[in-house]
Amino acid sequence: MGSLLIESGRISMTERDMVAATAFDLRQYAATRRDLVERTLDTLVAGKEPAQLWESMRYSLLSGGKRMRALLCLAAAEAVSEHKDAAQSGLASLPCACAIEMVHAMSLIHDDLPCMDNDDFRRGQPTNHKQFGEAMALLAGDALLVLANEILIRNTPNTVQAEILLDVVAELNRAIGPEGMVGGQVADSISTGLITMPTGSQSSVSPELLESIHKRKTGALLRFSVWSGARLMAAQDHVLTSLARYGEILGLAFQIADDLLDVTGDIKTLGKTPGKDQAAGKLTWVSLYGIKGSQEQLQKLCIEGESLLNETALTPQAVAPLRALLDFAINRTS
Ligand code: GRG
Repeated sequence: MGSLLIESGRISMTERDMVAATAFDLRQYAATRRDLVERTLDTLVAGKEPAQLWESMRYSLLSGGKRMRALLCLAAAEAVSEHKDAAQSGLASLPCACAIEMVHAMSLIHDDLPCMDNDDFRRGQPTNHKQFGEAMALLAGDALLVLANEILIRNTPNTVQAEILLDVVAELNRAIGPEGMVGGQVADSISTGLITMPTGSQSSVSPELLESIHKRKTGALLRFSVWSGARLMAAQDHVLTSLARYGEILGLAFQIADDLLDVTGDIKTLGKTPGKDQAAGKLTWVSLYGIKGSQEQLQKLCIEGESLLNETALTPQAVAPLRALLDFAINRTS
């Protein structure tokens, strides 16, 4: 169980919950699922023509990363699976987990471009455009986005009802479209002046706007990751509602932790340049609420997350990976 949860001491957990949660080994759980995701992604982008495009896609997609979104999708699917071998039946969500990582990789490629964040390093290596040039980086991102949709539609096993799959495809696109990631990126870019507003309508960033940017830019895909895993396993409505909210909580916590890492992290561990937000005078959770205030907010989100997991009425064993992943999102160092 994570330090924040234990330190808070305010969570009502039964003794059984505590034992299940502390006994859970996220490292081992994540290692097996990451291995599966890495191997599947590798085959999904196996070299084709034009070779340079696939090389550029592989360069970013297979460059590591925590695979947080894939793990969340698989963990949610396993949590709601009624079968004995949850890991096995949760595999119906593997194509979705891989599609999410493709979308995530494309968003990082585009985010690093000179016209956006203009970053030189990502995941401990030169960014895609530094390696392949801007035009190829743009197109590799486009290709990953489109391939993600194809993989989700074609590779999801037919044990998943067509109606559910259609819902998942629609939700993925909503999560990353104008109401989600792209909308959040645009609102963020307007707030920093990267995208200029028509004369006279300069926006100022309120705490509410900052939270709304986080929810869309980072949170929507993380929310989708949890929701989709459960939806693909035909979870009941009340479980879906609680897990979708859990994904939102996790998304916000993830971004607050990201803002904290920009202040406290180092380039070697982070794999990207820290201090960029601060140097740009960007409004972040830390600049608004300070380090302590941000950590307190993380504690509150942990508590809310815990009660959402309880609301699902799933067993403590079933939700242990999801609980541990929230803890990881908060206490991570990269
Ligand atoms: C989706 C069509 C479409 C366009 C993308 C550029 C853009 C529009 C959006 C930017 C979204 C973005 C990059 C948000 C930041 C999210 C974030 C905190 C990334 C870091 O995630 P980690 O820590 O990275 O999970 P790893 O490397 O571990 O995968």
